Amino acid sequence: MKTIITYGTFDLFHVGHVKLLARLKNLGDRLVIGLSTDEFNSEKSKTTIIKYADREEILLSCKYVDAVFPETCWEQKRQDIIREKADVFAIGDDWAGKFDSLEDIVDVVYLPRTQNISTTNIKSVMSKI
Ligand code: C2G
Repeated sequence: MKTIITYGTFDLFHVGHVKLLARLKNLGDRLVIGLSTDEFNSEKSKTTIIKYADREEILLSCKYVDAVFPETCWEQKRQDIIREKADVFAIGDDWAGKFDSLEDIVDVVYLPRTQNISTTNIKSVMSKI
């Protein structure tokens, strides 16, 4: 059983998220996600539209996702990887290099983001309606 672990806010779930999750699941057999809590998003200077419980329900409805747990701080990844027995840590390449320090316990992979879609873009379009 090859486990892939990733993290994110996944606000206003969109096709860029779906394409990433599909590629992540294709790297192994089990995909687990550390989902940023509303409080942690404030620390990330992100204002989420969709609250944690609904973002969690949306992710769990996605066929690529096997489990979701709360991401409450930057420092929890190492213990999460050990708890989940993750083989691969993978995330979009907007984070390239940021998590290389985890390479002693997991394969670290950065995948290209999907172009021309982002939660920020969706929010700006919505604000003009
Ligand atoms: N993503 C993507 N293509 C897009 C938009 C997002 O591949 N068009 C990817 C991001 O690279 C990330 C994941 O989808 O891997 C979730 O994106 P966000 O919700 O923006 O996650 P972020 O706020 O970057 O949180 O500790 C790590 C952080 O929690 C990551």
